[in-house]
Amino acid sequence: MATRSDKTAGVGDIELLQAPNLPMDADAILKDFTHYFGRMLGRRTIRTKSPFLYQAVVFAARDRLMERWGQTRIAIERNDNKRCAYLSLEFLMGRLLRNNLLNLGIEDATGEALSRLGIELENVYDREMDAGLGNGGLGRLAACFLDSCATLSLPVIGYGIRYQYGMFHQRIENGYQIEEPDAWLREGFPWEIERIEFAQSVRFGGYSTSYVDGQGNTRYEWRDTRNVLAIPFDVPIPGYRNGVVNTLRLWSAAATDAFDLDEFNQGSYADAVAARNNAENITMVLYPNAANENGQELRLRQQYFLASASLQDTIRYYRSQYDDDFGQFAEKNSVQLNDTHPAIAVAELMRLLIDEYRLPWDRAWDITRNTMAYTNHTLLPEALELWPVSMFRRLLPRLLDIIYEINARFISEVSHRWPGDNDRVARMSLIQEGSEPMIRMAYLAIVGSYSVNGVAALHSTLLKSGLFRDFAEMWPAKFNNKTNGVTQRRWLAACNPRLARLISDRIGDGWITNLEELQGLEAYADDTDFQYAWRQVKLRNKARLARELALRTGVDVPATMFFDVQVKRIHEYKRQVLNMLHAVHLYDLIRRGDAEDRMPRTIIIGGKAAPGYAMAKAIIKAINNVAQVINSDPAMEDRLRLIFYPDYNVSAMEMIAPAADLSEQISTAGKEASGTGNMKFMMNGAVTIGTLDGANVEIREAVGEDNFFLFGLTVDEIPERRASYNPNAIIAADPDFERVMDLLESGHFCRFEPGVFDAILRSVREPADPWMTAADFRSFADAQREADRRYREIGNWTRMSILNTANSGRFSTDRTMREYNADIWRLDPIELSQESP
Ligand code: 26Q
Repeated sequence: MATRSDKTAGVGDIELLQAPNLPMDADAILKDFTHYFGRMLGRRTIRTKSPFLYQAVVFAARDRLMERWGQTRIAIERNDNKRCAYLSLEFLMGRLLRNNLLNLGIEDATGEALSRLGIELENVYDREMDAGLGNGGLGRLAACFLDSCATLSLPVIGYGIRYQYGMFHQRIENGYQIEEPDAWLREGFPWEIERIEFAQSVRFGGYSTSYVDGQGNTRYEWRDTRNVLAIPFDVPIPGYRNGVVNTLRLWSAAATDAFDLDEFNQGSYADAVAARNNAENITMVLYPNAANENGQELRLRQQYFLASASLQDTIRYYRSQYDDDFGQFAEKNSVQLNDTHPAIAVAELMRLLIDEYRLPWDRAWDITRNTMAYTNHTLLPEALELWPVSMFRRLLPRLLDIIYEINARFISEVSHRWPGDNDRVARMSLIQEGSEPMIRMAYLAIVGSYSVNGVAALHSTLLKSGLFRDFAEMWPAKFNNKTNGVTQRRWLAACNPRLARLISDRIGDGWITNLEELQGLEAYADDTDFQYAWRQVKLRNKARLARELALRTGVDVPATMFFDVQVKRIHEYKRQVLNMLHAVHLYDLIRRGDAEDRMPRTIIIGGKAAPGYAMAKAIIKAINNVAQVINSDPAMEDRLRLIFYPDYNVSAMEMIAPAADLSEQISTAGKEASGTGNMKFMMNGAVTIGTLDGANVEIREAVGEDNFFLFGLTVDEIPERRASYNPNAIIAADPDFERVMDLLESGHFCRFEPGVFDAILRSVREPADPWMTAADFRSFADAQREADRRYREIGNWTRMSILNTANSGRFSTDRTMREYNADIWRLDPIELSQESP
């Protein structure tokens, strides 16, 4: 095995393995905190609001991470582990301090150290900005995966982009969403380590050409490119108390020194330096998930930048072990593609192997197809990524050549297997023909991967019968399901310490690494003392959330109300509109005096709309208008509250999930791939009201049908109902529904803003409404009535709540990651050296 010649044998390695790690007690942490606060940051006075307090705590913790980080790297290198690169345009990490202290096992010691200075650790936590490098489910899933892989000792490295601006902040002004930039790096990000020594160069533009070399082989070259530097910033990912620290490597773009030299030579020095922006713009901002803002060139540049830098980095490491022998590359590496966003990696790996390392096509293709694996996260055909061929020709000409070659060979395979079936060839081609030919990124990902998975059982089944049917017919064994999960370290242990303590006092704390142990709570579901304690925890969590609601919206809600929650991105398919219609229905019932026996209820809706998604923004405005009228009507006081939660994000969910009674998962069946908020709520003892969609199906199976409020059309029923769908007739036949529509259409909720509800109401009445909102109104209202009835039998409800937590074991990403590893990656766990302390 080759070792790199420039590597001086292990000064750092020996020290890391033989010297004892830093002590983890309060004295030692206090000493380091003081050192960083005073000597490194140069501050003397402790002010609660100061960011330096937070930074000094991070540095003290980071020292302890750093040792284990080095030890983990050495172990992976020595054992020559196979590794997995998880490629994702999004890692929605949220805050890191509480979780890192928890996983290191120094939360108490750190709290103790700070309390000696009169500092409250909770306040320090609140000083941290969310790392909002993602839109929603897909990005947060990537973050949960990293936590579970580190905890399972799996050598998985996350590769992403270090956006200067993450997910925008949402302000609500007169009911409208206003976007504000998220300058999350303003005060620095003390967790990251810049690793300039691993910078890579990424090419753009130029042209592609071929020539015949001295040996008579055709060589391909990509010339006259403009190159951009990719600089990695590493973030440590500690496992739960196991000594493992994995890496999230985030790439930041910088101009090379040669950038725009031409202009420089022409004498316009200042222009040349200013033009460096062009390169640096690549990692400036996270793209919001916009249904109709497809095809943005900068987005494609981000995708290629991530794919190229990450693969070059993977090859760099591989070559440090194996030089130029690529014979074991696929045995030593898997690359998991988080949706099609990084799917250009298929073509880029081919390019690197062929152009840079001179492998013949067939060998390169063999390696690529045994390395790549693809996860799909959507069933909406309109969400499948397409890129104009013309844009590829301009930006990535050599990659276009390679995609054409992949397609030519693939199409010939299809026509051999189905001779004469030209329709099939056109359907499956990586190129969608037309006036503007487009590249189908999902097909590139499928053809170039050895595994294709969906994210919930129903979703994976529907992928095979619908969107990817032709491919599943061709390669049935490639397709598999990996039901999503969430990490219980963040989503129970850290965010709901009261419940965590109550649970651990009863069944021990094994659930933190083995969530199935929660099953042990079933035995206490009918224990009235335990039920009482369970309710007290929920009440305290609701009071905490109520304080936050008052702060953010000025609306007071008693913590004794029934908390009915829907928080997620705003999307028509998620049907926040259905929730709003129900809120108006309750308002109407109370006004009619027809709700005397109803439980006082607070409906909380939160989420961001993509800035270019007009209907989603209209939904936010509509909800805020309804909320305004309800919350200022004295007749609603102590009966009904509707709150739009502004700037919903990861940290908000950490306060919301522990306080929810009812979790709304009400998408049109067949539209939500999985959902993961549903799992966070369940774990925290909320009961779900939901359709048979995504992972709701598996949640209901796990908790039992009596403990889940089911409503709505099923996937199988929808096509038939769609054929004769007549929302106006449905409304006319349902007096409650008709009154709701009358209230909305009469302008009752928009007295001085006519038209605010028009687009939404039109879509509800539209026979072609893809989301079939009206079809599910009655069964939703009935299920809500049933939930209300069940909540009023408080012991019965508490029992349901306990059973939801008790049966959430399957929805840990620990289980999800075990399945990815058993079926897709086949990694051996990291074995930390015996020498390491
Ligand atoms: C596309 C083009 C241009 C710019 C951005 C995008 C873009 C960005 C993000 C498209 C989609 C996304 C995110 C999708 C997402 O979050 N999907 C969700 O993934 C979860 C995890 O698997 C599932 O639980 C949800 O059901 C699914 O909606």
